[in-house]
Amino acid sequence: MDLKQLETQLSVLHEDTIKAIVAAGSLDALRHLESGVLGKTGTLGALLGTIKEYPPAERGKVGQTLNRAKTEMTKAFKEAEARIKAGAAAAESSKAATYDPSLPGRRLPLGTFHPVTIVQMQVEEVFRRLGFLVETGPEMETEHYNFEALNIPKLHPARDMQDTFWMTNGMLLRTHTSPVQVRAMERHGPPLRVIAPGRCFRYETIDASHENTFFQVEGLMIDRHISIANLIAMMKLLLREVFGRDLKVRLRPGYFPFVEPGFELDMSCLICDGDGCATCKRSGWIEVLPCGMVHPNVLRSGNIDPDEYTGFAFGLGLTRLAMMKFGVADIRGLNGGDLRSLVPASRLTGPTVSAKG
Ligand code: FA5
Repeated sequence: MDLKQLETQLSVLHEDTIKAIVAAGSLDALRHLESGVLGKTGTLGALLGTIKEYPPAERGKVGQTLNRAKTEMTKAFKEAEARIKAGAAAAESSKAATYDPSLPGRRLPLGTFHPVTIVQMQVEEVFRRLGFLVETGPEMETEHYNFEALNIPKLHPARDMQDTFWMTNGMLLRTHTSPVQVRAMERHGPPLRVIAPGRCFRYETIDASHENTFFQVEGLMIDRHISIANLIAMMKLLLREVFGRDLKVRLRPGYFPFVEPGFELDMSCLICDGDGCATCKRSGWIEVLPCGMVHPNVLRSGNIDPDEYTGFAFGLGLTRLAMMKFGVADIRGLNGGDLRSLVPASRLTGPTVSAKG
């Protein structure tokens, strides 16, 4: 074949070889193809062997043409080899990153209940055992339930004892859980044993023992012949169960319009062991359990005849109780989301919850 025919044949061979290289999916296939083209007996290799058959004057030109074709195809094979090797390496590393469903799951860190929740659960448990219902009431209350039904009429100076967040619709954020007393009387009638844990709100100046949002547990027991002796026995039992031991407490007269007589039950401050600190305002005592005998006017508000029934009520300061139980010296540590103060406290005795169940 003359030089022209040779060039045409090489061009076709080049095109076919490039197509075959692109289609080759593995190194084996590529090498097989390479030896079929460039090997001694391959298509191009065989053509290289024909140089000596050309007239001496043409040999130089034929040799150049064939060697250029060989160089181009060798380069194409080398590039394809590198591409196939890189693809195989990527496939290998992505295989390593796939998941093995038979492996055991990774353990998530354990969570705990909030310290206030832990004490609330304990208080509920104590009273449930004693046959008390656990009720809830609305956090946005009417003036009637928060004040009037509790023997605190409009313009009564006792309204100033609890600074109130008023809503634009005339309602308010309840300042205490005592509104649930009258709601429970209306709902169930006497005899009645009920506790009502919940959040309260006051427009307060915040310090180590005062927050504008805190928790109380209201307690109410109404029956024939309920006396102060029942009240005191119940309060002592409650504190003993929550703290697991008898605490130093003191009972002093306290004024609340919805009880008569009324008391303040204070416990010795466990942050300073009664020596006096910022938490107890240097007094050595913490107010946790105001209580008293339900005022006849409040029984009437709840449609209960005060000549037939008597009752006691208390308003446990649950957030402060949690502070005492877990040694949290500043109430702000309980309302903030700082796990450094929350988690160590609740880990002391609290049940834990695992995200894995
Ligand atoms: C009352 O709220 C009455 N309703 C309690 C009551 C109920 C008395 C039934 C008699 C019969 P007082 O304002 O003292 O009372 O609050 C009760 C408790 O809630 C306090 O002893 C204290 O432990 C807690 N408490 C009150 N204000 C705050 C506050 N700003 N931050 C944290 N705890 C508070």
